[in-house]
Amino acid sequence: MSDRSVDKAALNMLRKAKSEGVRTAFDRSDLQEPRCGFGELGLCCQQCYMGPCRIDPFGKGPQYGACGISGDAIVARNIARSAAIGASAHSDHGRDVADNLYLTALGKTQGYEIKDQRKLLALAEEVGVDAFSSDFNMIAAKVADKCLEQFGQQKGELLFAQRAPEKQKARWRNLKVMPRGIDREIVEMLHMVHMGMDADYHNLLLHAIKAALGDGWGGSMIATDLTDIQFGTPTPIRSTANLGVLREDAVNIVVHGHEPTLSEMIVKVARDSEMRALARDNGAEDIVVAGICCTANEILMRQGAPLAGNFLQQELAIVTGAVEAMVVDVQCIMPGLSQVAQCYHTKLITTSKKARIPGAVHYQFEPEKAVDIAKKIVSEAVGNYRRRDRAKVEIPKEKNDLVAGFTVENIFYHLGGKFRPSFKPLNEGIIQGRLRGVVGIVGCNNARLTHDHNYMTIVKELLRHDVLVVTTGCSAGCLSKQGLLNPEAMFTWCGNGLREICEAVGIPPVLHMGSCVDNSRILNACIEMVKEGGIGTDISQLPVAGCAPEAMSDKAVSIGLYVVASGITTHFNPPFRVHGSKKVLEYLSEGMKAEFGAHFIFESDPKKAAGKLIKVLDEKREALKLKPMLYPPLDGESQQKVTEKNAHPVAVG
Ligand code: MSK
Repeated sequence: MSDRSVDKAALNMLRKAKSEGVRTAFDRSDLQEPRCGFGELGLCCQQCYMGPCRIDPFGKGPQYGACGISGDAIVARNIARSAAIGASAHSDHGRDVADNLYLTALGKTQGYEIKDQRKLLALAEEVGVDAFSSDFNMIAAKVADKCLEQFGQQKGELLFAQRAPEKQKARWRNLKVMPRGIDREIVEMLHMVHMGMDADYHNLLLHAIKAALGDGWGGSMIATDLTDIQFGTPTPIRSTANLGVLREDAVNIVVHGHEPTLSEMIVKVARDSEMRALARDNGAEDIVVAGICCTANEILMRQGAPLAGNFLQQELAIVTGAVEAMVVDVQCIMPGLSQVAQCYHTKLITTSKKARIPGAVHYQFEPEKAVDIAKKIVSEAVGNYRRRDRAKVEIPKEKNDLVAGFTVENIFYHLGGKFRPSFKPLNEGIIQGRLRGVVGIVGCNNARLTHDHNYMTIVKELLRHDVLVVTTGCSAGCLSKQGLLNPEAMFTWCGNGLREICEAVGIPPVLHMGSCVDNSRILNACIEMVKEGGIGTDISQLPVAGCAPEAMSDKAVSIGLYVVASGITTHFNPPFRVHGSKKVLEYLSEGMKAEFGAHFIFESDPKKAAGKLIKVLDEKREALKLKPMLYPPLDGESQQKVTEKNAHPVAVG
């Protein structure tokens, strides 16, 4: 059991689930063993009804599918289809956010407003909307409309991709992977993987990259920017994380999924005096709205709402016996929630027509009635409090303080101060050898791995080697729970150079930048580093790297492809299912380097993976002829011994 997670709260709930006979993803995953070897290698093809076909990796059995397709093309086609699905999910999220902003601007939604007018005006100027008007609603409607056009655009280049450095864009144009429109590239990808279509592994992978770039520099970027405009661009904010945020004396509502539209409203309604009074009438002291997965990150970044856990804790939250309602929107929602909820009093509430689950109550989210729907959900949860079986309640005590809410906009101010906002101190820190570089740690959990273990191993290694870490998604959930985003405790783990920078600037060494779509913030931060100068003229020259050490979803495949194609070498684990094709494996781990200036690292040992990431940063530093690092890395033991008193509290605005 202890090898299932490094999180004590998760282990406790796994023990409780077992003693109560409740099956979770951890058990269901084990029941799938042994997994299909052909599937693991990517050599299984189910594209048509002459199949399923499979290729013998040992060269003794069939080497072609019934149609004559090669193993290389099957492997590439499977990855391409996965990337298209991932890109569609992120992008559809972006579309929903744009729709909501458009309807809000027209006065057709209930309870929403435009919170960040400054960002709205900046974006209006960027996308060519006349911002010389005092009517913010009119500007917002035009900006939302312009963003919506990006999905169906048939010709030209994506507007947001124009943010990329010139060299990057030239590369994409030369390789013909500059996305035209978000939907267009996804549809073309799906066409190309149909039976009897593309059988050239390289061509398939290039189009997968094109569709993925449409996600990173299109759908996801739209989602981030328009969410900021509508709900406010985050600023550093304190909160707490892990299952210990649930309260025995309160109504606990857990929101889970990705889109912030309904969850923002649920937080607002639950904090309202009317609902809190209703909770007291029902015998509870208060209402807690906590989050799981990226819905958690959205309401944490802007409202400081507590984070109950990451992906693999969604069922474990219900196992506490203290959750009155789990409200889900889209993506990363396990259907198994329904089976687990039936073992307790928890009401599972689905809210999207795109993600319904048998056994759940369905309240369709409609922006026109957002407040009414949120009130209905919160009052239903409050009413359910009396049905709680006290004998079954066990809330883990684990929870940690954290600071979240970092964006490109506020990092400017943290680094340069109020009067000279700039990325200069970051670039200078890298040039002078205080900082080795920056690594983005992102992604999911995976029941086939020890929950949260890879994150913790890699991040500790990076911090002691003076690497600044930026994080999103369920990775941010892990690092929050384990205290690495706590301004006081985190200094325990840093090398001297990184600590000096963080103390001077007032930022933690692990910056929580939001949900999975907010990986676009990391791209934007890289753009600012290039603009600031001195460490490269395109992203592929920067001493930066990416890492998704517990990846799980098709979205992760899309993210991996657009991040590497944007010039950021990335460690990805478990590896893409490409080991059945030497050519595809070589292209991703070497070939992309020649074409995009970056490549994938597939490494299952987290300590070795950290070493490889550090090597990438050192090679970039060497190529840039930067100064040697000022300090040797903190040794493992000192990492433990450094005390909290070295820390300066972070500025929380
Ligand atoms: S929620 S995609 S498990 S990060 Fe964004 Fe977490 Fe991965 Fe879902």
